[in-house]
Amino acid sequence: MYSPAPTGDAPPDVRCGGQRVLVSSVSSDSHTWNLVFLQLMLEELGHEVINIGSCVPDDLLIEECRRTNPDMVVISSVNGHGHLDGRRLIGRLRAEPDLSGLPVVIGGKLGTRGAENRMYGPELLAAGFDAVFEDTAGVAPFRRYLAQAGRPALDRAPRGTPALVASGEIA
Ligand code: B12
Repeated sequence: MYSPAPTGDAPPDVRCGGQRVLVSSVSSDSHTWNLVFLQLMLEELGHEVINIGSCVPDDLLIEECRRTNPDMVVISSVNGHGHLDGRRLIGRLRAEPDLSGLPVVIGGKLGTRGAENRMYGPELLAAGFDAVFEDTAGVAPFRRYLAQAGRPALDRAPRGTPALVASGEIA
């Protein structure tokens, strides 16, 4: 689904009052409607969205973070491998000095255990995600997170706060 823009075709550095949000799936996941849903919701909230699609290799995500300079990265996965792909991916991203402080969240159906997928929250946070949103909690926790992080682009929420997992919020 994803076809990278040619080098030099980076979007202009504007924030339009909202945030520039890079939406992506993980390398193994071919589902796309989850990404379309997130894009539409984020755009409705006034954010600028760059949706790089499904089956995105880690290297390509890193490259796109550098090329598009987002305020936030939103990772979505529903095929059940999200907790594994996510852990690997965030490790790669945090190992890059220029991307180590970039706000990155993950959500969706992160395992194959339904509501019990919330068990993956703590390990994904420990691996480096700023917040984890399990599918069964709906999108309200994510909208609250965005409202907090949506203050002026340079006033980013400090890493690790607030983390929202499943139906509960953890400090
Ligand atoms: C359509 C579909 C497909 C289509 C996808 C077509 C496409 N272009 O996207 C096809 C047929 C290709 C497909 C393939 C597969 N699928 Co499929 N698929 C579905 C199905 C029926 C609907 C998904 C969908 O589009 N939903 C609509 C979108 C809008 O909703 P959503 O994806 O649920 O996302 C919501 C939330 O999860 C949340 N969310 C998602 N990401 C994020 C991120 C953040 C930050 C936040 C806050 C919220 C959030 O917000 C969204 C809106 O509420 C679901 C079952 C179902 N009823 O959900 C299975 C399902 C997702 N698939 C599943 C599986 C296993 C597969 C396959 C592995 C099957 C196989 N053995 O080949 C492959 C995946 C291969 C791969 N490499 O990834 C499983 C995943 C199991 C799990 N996680 O427990 C499901 C749940 C079916 C099931 N019950 O077993 N699939």
